[in-house]
Amino acid sequence: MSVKNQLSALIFDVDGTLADTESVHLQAFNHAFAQAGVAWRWDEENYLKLLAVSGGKERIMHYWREVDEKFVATEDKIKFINHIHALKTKAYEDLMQSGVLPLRSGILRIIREAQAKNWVLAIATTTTPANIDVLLRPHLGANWKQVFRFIGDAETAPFKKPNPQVYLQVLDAIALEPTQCLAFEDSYNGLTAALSAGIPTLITPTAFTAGQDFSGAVEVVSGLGEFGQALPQRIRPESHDTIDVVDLPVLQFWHQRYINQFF
Ligand code: XBP
Ligand code: MG
Repeated sequence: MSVKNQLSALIFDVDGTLADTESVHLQAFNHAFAQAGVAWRWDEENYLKLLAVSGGKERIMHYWREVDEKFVATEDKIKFINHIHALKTKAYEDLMQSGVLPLRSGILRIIREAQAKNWVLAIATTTTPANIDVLLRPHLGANWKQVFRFIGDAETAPFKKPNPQVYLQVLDAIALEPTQCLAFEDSYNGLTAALSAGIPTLITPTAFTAGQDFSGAVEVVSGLGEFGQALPQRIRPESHDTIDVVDLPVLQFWHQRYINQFF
């Protein structure tokens, strides 16, 4: 096997992939709307559809256009959206700090396994940097940034997923071929962004993204799984066989099978 195709880097999306954060984002948006004095309120059904738009500011603007057909993105309106979004980021931080949101099953284990093998770890997200800090600090410590070779986020990459910008930034920063990497995503937009950058992608959907199209993914599994907890279920290819936890050898096997098939 060519070294150019050997898996040695794991790139993680944040929202939905590292942790099931979307219900906290939803609460934070509604909190910000109330604080800003606008009569908007998003319910879960509405939010499921709004998630088709990546990025909080973009999501708010999209909604505004939906409820006001005369909406024009003037400087004042953009300023107001930025104001609402700043309130939302603060509300998200406060909500996250009121408890510790667990990481999804197997995330911490796979990070530790990869560190032990000196694999490269990176983040590719559309979320605001403060949101990553408040999520990861309790799990990885105050120096959590050192775990990752590069962190691509809403600040580094203004073009949000499905645009591949954030993944292309990661590839550039870690100086590896896309075929040496595996992206972890939970959504169609994330999958499209990673695949457009040429990166094989494993999908672990959440309740917010479960109905989306994951064609082209390396595999779709319910989670990475943890010893002593419910084992991962294979969603695509569909199988009722139980699989063991998804560890580095399993990732290498799936990655290699994908490379053999498509490269
Ligand atoms: C998911 C998103 C984010 C959050 C909101 O990002 O679309 O926009 O829902 O975050 P990812 P902000 O899965 O790429 O991590 O309000 O900070 O934009
Ligand atoms: Mg996501």
